[in-house]
Amino acid sequence: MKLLVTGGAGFIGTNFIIYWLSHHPEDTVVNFDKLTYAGNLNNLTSVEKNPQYRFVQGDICDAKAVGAVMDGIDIVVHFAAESHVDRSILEAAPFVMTNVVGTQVLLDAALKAKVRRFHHVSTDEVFGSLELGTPDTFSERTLYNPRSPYSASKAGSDHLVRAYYHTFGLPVTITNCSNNYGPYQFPEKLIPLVITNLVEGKKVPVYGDGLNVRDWLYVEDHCRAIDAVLSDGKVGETYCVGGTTEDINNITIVKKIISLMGKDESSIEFVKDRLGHDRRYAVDWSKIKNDLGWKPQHDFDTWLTRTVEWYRANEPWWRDVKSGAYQTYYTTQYQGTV
Ligand code: NAD
Ligand code: TDX
Repeated sequence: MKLLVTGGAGFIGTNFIIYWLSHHPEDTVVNFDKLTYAGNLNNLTSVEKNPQYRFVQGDICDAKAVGAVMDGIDIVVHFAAESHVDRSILEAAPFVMTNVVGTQVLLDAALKAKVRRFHHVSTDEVFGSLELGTPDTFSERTLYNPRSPYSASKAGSDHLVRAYYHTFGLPVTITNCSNNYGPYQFPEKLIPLVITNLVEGKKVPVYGDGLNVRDWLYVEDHCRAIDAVLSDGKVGETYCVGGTTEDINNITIVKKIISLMGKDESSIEFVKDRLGHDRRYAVDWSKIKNDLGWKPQHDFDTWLTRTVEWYRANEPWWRDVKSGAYQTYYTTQYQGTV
């Protein structure tokens, strides 16, 4: 089987390629990535010499490049996206371009190449926000209600993927997954930002009252979920994927990391809240469990600890990422407060 992985130099794409080549060594993987600020080939040194792996630099909005790389592909796994909510608030245009237009360009090419499966990697954020203290959850039946430019652009891409299934018969599947954590996550996202700031002796910024809730999933469990959908998922279906944390809020996570790292809670700095900050996410993943037998295998406390250890052991990786253009983003985003 020949896979085209878009966005394979980012956080989840990297973990997916490493996972796939070790679990399906007979397959070949083409990684197509623009290498934006979030794409980093240093993530993939462990596989770069593997003859089953090939990297092609390119933009999913570039129809010619996408058409060329699609040649002979059996399965597309589409991760490439602008993925950070805060950046979408600073500037929405790249989100619409890559997430909506880029997805449509890929869908056209996949249709033309008659691929056996187009798997679209999406997010639980398309469903909007839940109230704190309620038992409500997101499921495959939840109506779309995106509230940030990021989630609106991901919702747009989900609709296009389903439209190509219904209109043209493209064999698609979609996963809507909750917040991932683990190795190679770009340190603009909460968990790696907190760990790396603490190593650097900086304050850690907590938005608003810190009581917002996310449904955290270790990245390898997300890769396993996509694997399950590719092998046994039903074409045209959507599967919600979520973690094992029960309403754990941001401040609790920050305090856990501070304690794991032997630091002091005086490192916490409450800063201005994110505009339109979604309050709570919680995913009901019973469909993928009942239909495909998937469930998370990595518990939060153990794998948060291992994630902290990974960032400690890979300081040159994140120090390199945090240099250069990252500094400009950090200053704009946090306005000198941390
Ligand atoms: P990331 O920002 O770490 O990586 C994105 C990758 O896409 C980068 O390598 C970047 O270079 C590449 N890319 C961006 N624009 C491109 C373009 N125009 N053409 C080609 N490549 C391009 O993102 P991530 O956290 O790994 O997320 C991957 C996917 O999973 C995204 O679609 C995201 O919406 C989805 N998702 C993420 C999470 C999460 O918690 N991180 C949860 C659910 C779903
Ligand atoms: O400095 C911060 N302080 C803070 O309090 C940052 C960066 C975040 N936060 C809060 C905002 C959220 O409530 O932490 C929570 C998690 O924030 P992010 O790591 O930015 O993730 P989130 O906005 O929830 O979105 C993530 O999960 C769903 C990914 O970035 C998306 O790509 C994915 O679709």
